[in-house]
Amino acid sequence: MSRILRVAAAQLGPICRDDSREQTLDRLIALLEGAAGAGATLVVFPELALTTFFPRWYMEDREEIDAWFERELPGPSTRRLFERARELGVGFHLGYAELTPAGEHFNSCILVAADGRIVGKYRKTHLPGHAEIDPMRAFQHLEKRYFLPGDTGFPVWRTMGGILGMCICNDRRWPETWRVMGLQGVEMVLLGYNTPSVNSQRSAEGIERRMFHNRLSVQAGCYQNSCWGVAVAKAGIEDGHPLIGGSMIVDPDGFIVAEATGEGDELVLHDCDLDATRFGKETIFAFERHRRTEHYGLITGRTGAIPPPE
Ligand code: CDT
Repeated sequence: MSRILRVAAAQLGPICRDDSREQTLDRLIALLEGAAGAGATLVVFPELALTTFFPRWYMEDREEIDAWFERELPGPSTRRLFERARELGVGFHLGYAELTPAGEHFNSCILVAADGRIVGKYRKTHLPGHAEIDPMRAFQHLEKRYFLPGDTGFPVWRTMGGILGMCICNDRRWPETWRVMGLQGVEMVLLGYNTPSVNSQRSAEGIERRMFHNRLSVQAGCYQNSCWGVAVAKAGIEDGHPLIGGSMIVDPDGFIVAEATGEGDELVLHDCDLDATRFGKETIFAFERHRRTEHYGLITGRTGAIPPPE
């Protein structure tokens, strides 16, 4: 079996509050068809790819909140995406808001194989933001209000000829995310993001720094675990709120090999050689030879930093 995986990062432009699921699905399917036409066998859509980034809005009404969530996948509005992907013979990754039969809410993503089977599901672990209105912020980021912290951990799956893992947006900033997958031999990490172009608590931190931190996080994660990264934005201005673009494919040496140029719907493709992960995994990041776990206890034993006494 070939170890080249032609991947398409399917960046989405803005999805505004009043855009219908039907309109959004049309856009996803157009990207899927474009990617399949260009020979991709895996298409990666961003975090919360079916809706606007609704956690910027404060809501109390349960029905209003639940309207942003999917109760099943495929469901009534998403079935045609699954069917088209199967017809085209492409797998895909999709971020969405998940409402479970038990009534739990998660920020989730799934990995779907070319035959339409859901291979894996991941639920976002590191939820940024806050649960109540924060008047000190220029705009709200209420993920802690609408989602539970994920309960999946960071699994990886043998699929599409390789070992694939997933994380979501803020997870990419945490080295633990990458290392837990690295310790399972991950060869490619798929991730979507909705990252505001400005810091709501520090207006001077504009798009350039935000883009720098995005690249820094993904490039470091890929290099330090010798894996490919496919990082995909929902970008552009959603109802007056700008989100960064910069969707990218990063190689196992930490270099960006393909990157989006705009903030709209856009495909970024690359032939990823999964065997290129071997060199780093067998040399500088041969974990079994070089890691010193006897010194890493604080990583799991302590959450917040406790400086030494004065
Ligand atoms: N969606 C998401 O996780 N966004 C965050 C913004 C952090 S600012 C509260 C991110 O890490 O990009």
